[in-house]
Amino acid sequence: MAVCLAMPADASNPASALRKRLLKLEKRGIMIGHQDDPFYGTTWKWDRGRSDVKEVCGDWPAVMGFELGNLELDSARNLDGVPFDRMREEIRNQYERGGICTISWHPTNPTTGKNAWDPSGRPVEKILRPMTAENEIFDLWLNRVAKFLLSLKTGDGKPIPVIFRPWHKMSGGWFWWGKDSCAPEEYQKLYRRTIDFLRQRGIEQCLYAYSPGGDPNETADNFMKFYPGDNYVDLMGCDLYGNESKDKYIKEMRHELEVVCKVAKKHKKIAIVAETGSRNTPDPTWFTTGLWAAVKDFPISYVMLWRNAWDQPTENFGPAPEKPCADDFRVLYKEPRSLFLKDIK
Ligand code: BMA
Repeated sequence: MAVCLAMPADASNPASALRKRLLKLEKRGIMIGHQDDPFYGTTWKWDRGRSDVKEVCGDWPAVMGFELGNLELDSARNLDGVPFDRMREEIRNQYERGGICTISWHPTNPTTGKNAWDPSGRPVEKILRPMTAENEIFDLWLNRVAKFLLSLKTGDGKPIPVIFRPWHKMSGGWFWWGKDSCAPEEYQKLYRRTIDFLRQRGIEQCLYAYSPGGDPNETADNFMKFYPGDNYVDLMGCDLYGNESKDKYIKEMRHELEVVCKVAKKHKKIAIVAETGSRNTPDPTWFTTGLWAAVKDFPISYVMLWRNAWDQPTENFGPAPEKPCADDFRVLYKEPRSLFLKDIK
């Protein structure tokens, strides 16, 4: 399948190389990812060389997710306490061991100064309007993001390709870039402005991902309501969690992926599940009888489990040696079509 790249297709470009690799790997199976995997886990934090996924199955996740929230404020740590210097180091480690990295961003509300979950003040409209304080500060913020992305380099100075996934879950109303805080056209302008800015700064190492939250009644039109355009997106998928019943999750995820995969094919993009998990994984076989059952038949590149938060006891979505789902995760690991680091090297 010929796939459109938001960036000009140049084989020597690091983003093009990553896209080609994703397409190749998709034929072999579905990569398993984990957010914040190398920084902390269910019972530990900040140690080097550790990973809850690795401590359960003996292998690193194929995909690791990283988060930029608070980088815009020039903070040394992100909103979850992860030092940006350490993040740079772990992105490089993951890349050099053969893995794939994706980056999300929960930036501060530029109008109220509260966090990303403050939907008030109509900041998007203000960012887009010249001469506002928000318009000015936004350039500064994007500049900090650009600087960070440009600083992602291998030991011998080559740019590390990453999947950047800004402005996610816009179909919900809780973020300041969400459906209740701006019109779809404003959202699209915000998204394009972000990527145009990064391109103007010479960034050639990013693929871009578009990920609304799931919708039980998903349709192609609904999924594409905020879509910024083919020139701005390389991957598309959903953020969909299974915090209620497993049957409901399977039904919703399958329906969502029917739509996502159809739309992705039509627009020649790579389909993903950008975020998923079952909060604290109370069902000990959820990874195989919930997650895998739901996604295994779809042509998607990866699924990413959200973080095993050190700071929030109810934000635990991956496996961990002491969780009752550890055995089941090892069963998932052995599935021939579930891909971990050793499978994609
Ligand atoms: C959210 C939650 C928050 C976290 C944010 C950024 O989904 O996990 O606790 O601060 O992601 O990682």
